[in-house]
Amino acid sequence: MGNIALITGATSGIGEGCARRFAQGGYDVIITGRNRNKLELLAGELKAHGVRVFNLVFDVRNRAECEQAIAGLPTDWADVDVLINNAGLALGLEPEYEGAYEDWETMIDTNVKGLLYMTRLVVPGMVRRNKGHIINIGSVAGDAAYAGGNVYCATKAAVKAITDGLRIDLAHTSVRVTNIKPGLVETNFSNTRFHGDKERAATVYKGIKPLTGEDIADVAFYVTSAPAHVQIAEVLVLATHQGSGSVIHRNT
Ligand code: NDP
Ligand code: 8X3
Repeated sequence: MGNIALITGATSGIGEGCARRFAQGGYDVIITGRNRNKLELLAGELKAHGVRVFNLVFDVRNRAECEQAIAGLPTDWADVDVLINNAGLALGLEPEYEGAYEDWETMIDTNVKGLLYMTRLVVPGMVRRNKGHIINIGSVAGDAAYAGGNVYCATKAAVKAITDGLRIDLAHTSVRVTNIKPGLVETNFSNTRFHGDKERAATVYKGIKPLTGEDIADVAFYVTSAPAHVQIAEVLVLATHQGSGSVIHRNT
């Protein structure tokens, strides 16, 4: 039996990239998400790498569903070696004083509480076995707020604090903790942020070659492949023509 990686939000973008990268790297993968059909399609593809694949359909915002999903893992899937807390989203880009309550709640419930639920459920097993790696997908948005980013940026700042806190709490173990903070990655992210307005989403990546989900997956795989005594605590990954979260050089 190989090492096991569990990836939340594996139906798209960075999570899908991670599922592919870890399967290519010989990991058995637990792919999770809300879209059963997409997970089944992806599972078929990943099995071609000769690894085992297990699908879990649940919403990370729902604590009972998270608990059921993890408690229901068969024994030969229960010892998760790598947890990638990736499921997340931004909704809206309105000034904070005009933001939608529902968007705020969805972002906080997914990006912060969902990540915490999964951590609370999976990490105790890692501690017992004194083995494991948690990768949280934060963001450059967690380092500094930008116009309209307000609550999304706050959730990613929370991911930073939660990741740092976990690393401190696990320092007596061999379990490693990494915060990967991507910049501009072309995925379904902006389409979701703008509630399905594809034209507006496309403007985010105009005049710059953005990162891809695969680029971030390569970094995730790399940090888990480092020697056991090396803990890569944080990685900020920007597109080359991006100077910071809000400074983007566009060739237009
Ligand atoms: P995508 O929209 O392509 O993927 C997001 C994934 O998260 C999807 O699989 C989505 O599934 C899943 N997801 C969302 N909400 C839930 C939920 N409640 N329960 C389970 N799964 C859920 O975007 P990205 O790949 O870009 O985003 C992945 C992570 O990367 C996020 O945490 C995002 O904040 C972060 N990030 C993205 C950046 C970017 O520029 N793209 C930059 C920095 C960080 P579904 O299809 O069911 O919604
Ligand atoms: C996603 C990157 O800068 O669009 O977290 O918020 S950004």
